[in-house]
Amino acid sequence: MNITALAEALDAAAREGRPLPGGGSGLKDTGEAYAVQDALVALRLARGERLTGFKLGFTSAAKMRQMGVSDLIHGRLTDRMEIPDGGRFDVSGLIHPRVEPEVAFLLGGTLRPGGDPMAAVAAVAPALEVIDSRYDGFRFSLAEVIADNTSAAGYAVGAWTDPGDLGDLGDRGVLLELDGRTAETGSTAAILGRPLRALAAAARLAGALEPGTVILAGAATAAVPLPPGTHVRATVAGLGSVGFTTGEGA
Ligand code: 0L1
Ligand code: MG
Repeated sequence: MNITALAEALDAAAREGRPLPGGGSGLKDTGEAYAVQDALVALRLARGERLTGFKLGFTSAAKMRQMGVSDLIHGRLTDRMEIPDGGRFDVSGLIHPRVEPEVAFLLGGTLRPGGDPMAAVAAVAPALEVIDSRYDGFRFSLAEVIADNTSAAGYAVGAWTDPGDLGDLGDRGVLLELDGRTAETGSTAAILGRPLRALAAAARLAGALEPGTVILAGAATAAVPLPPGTHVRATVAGLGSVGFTTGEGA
C-alpha cells in the first residue's frame, strides 16, 4: 500500500468532488489506515488549515447498523470545516453530503487517558456534523473510512454551556429537523450509552488532547442526506439548538 498515494487520491476526491471506488484500496489494517489519515490531514495543514478538533465515529448502534461496521473510529477537524451557527454552508463542491446530530465538548484542560474526562471539559454544546464520504455510494471498508478521515466535511456547534449542572448527559432527547420537519429523533444515550464515555474513548485513542480542542462525541441518530437550499437544525434537550442553511456557492 502506498500511503502517500492513497492520501493524495482522497484529498483530490474531496477537493474535486469526485468519488473513488470503495472496497479495493488494499489497506491491510487499521494501523495502515490511520497512517493514511495522518498523511491526508497533513496535506490540509500544509495548505494552511489549522487543527480544531477530534471526532469519534460509529459511537451509536444506529450508525454502526447504517454503515455495517462494529468498531469505534476517530478523525480530525480543521478550521476549514467550521460552519457558523445560524450561517450558510456551501455544499456544491461536496459529493453526497449527509448530516447528523451530535454533542460537542470543549476542552479547558488537557484530556489524558485514564483521567477524569469531565475535569478537562470547559463547556458542552449541541452540534451538527456534515459527513461526505470520498467513496462512491458511501460504500467502504472500515479501514477505508478511517483513511478518509472518517468522512469529515463540516461541523457546527451551538452555544456553549457550562457543564457544571448538566450531569452525565445520559438520556437527553435529540431532534434533527430539515426545513422544520422532523428527520430523525433519538437520545444522547445512543452515544456509547452516554456521551461522557466518548470523552474517555477520545482520550484513550488520541493519547492526550489539548485545551481548546472541540470533541464531537458521535452521532445520536443515523445520518440523513443534506441537499442544497435546506435549513438543518439539531436540538438536544437541555442544551439548546444549532442550525445552518445549505447553499450552492454560499
Ligand atoms: O459517525 C461518524 O461521524 C463517522 C462517519 C464515517 C462513516 C460515514 O461516512 O458514515
Ligand atoms: Mg459524526
